[in-house]
Amino acid sequence: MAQSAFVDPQNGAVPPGHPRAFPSAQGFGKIAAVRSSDRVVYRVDTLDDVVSATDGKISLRECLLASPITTPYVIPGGKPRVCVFDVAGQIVVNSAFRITVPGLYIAGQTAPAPGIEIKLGPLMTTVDTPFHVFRGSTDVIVRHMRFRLGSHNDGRPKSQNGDPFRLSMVKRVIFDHVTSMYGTDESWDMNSVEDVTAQWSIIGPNICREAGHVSTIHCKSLFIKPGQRATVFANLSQHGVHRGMNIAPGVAVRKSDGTWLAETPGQIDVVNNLIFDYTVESGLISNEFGHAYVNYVGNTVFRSGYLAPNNFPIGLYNVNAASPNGFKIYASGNSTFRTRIAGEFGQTTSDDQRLAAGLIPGTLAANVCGIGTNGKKDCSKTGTQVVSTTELALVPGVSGLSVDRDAMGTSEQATRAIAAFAGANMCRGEWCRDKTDDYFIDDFRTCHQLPRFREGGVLQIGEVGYPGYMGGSAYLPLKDTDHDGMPDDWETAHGLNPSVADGNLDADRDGYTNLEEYLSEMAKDDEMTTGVMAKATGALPAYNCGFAPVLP
Ligand SMILES: [Ca+2]
Ligand SMILES: [Ca+2]
Ligand SMILES: [Ca+2]
Ligand SMILES: [Ca+2]
Repeated sequence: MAQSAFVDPQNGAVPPGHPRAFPSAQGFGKIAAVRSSDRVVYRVDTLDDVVSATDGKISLRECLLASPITTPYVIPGGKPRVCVFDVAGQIVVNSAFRITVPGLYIAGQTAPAPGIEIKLGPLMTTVDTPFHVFRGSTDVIVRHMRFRLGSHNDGRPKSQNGDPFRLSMVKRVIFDHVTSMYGTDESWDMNSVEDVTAQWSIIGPNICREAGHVSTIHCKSLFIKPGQRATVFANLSQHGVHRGMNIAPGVAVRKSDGTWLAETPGQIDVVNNLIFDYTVESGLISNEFGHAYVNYVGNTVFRSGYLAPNNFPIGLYNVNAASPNGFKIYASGNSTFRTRIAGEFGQTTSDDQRLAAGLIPGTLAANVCGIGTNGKKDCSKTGTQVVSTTELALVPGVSGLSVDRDAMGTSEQATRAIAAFAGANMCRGEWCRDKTDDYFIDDFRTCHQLPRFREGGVLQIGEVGYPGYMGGSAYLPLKDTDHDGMPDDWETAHGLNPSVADGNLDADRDGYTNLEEYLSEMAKDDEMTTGVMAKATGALPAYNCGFAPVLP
């Protein structure tokens, strides 16, 4: 199957505007671009976590840190780069990758089966995060990678911050088809991010019990705090107590007295996600960092709320009674344990979408105010009145939802598509979802194994209680004579020159460089674009896993 750009009848026409990070990129993070004339390629050929310019091997760490290489071929350091893989398996990390050099595309889809998994190693004494993209870096694309942190309850100091990965003060980022789980703080941590997308990923579960966190039980998954122009699209967030979808729109500007600059607005679009099995906090929207504009569209929230009457998919949280920040929330098409939709998941009744919203315990309705047309806090609407079912919540400067309408589906269609396509699952253009992701997807489809995770009704996933890590490894090098990232055979088949490094050129002038055409083909991008929601097949559970809806 050729990548669409090469079979496009309009071959030769440069699309108007800025091309996307990759053809199936959605949301605000689609403007990320790792595309420049000095871009280099690291062909990762070892699972060892070693930096040496002269050892004849190329490691993932060398690519992430933009290290200079002299053998097996010369790569200048400090450049925008793409990581492609001749190896597959688990990379055990004993000190954090601290990524600051801008321009990084980790193309997990180029690895042979079973793909790449990053895991915490036994020598990493400060258990923080093995993969940290922070201040100074921009334009990061991560696709078809598995981040499974793992327990650090082995004599090392207890930690508050065991995240499989973390992004701090980073702009223009898209994570696509990532599996991130077994965190001990959260399993997905983005703080102070702008123009970011999380899409088609499997998020959580954390290891909840005796995993090395300072508190014995710590079951949390997704955290974007704060985020300005952030999109959470087509992900599965699963199995926890808190932070099924914990978001705080805004921009972090800390004043000299340590407090945050108020009234910085932010927009987060939460579209077509599946949020599954959270005890007391399926969702939380905080106005801690700024005016909170949130669009909550076409999501499914199941098998939650059965223990806590205060569990809300759209939980409004006012961190400070005197906060100058307001809320503007749009809710549409969400199937939740509080809102049925006639025609979806076998239901015959539609409930008011505002029933999905409520107040996080401790937050008073009078302190939850709207946002006026002047951009200021406006208490003429309070409590769940700040939720509209008719008017999008658009931050100044944004004119619409950040996900293309033709990429969206109903909550039921999206749920089926997430079960079919989410997580890391492409290896050189072939399907390679691993046994662990299979286990959790099968569990969702049947709502079957859940009781085993919930001893006495409380989530109790310990390290022995989950299905473990990816199995297997492989070394299958591809001949790439000119080291431009595109294998010789592929170049020949696509009319390129396997002896001249031409990955940064754009033979068909469609805006995507030749190397990107290869990367997109390996990810089957053309199957993940328009209409993808309707293509999925496969069984789904009954509405709310067969439990009664939680209605007023
Ligand atoms: Ca090396
Ligand atoms: Ca080549
Ligand atoms: Ca070439
Ligand atoms: Ca092209």
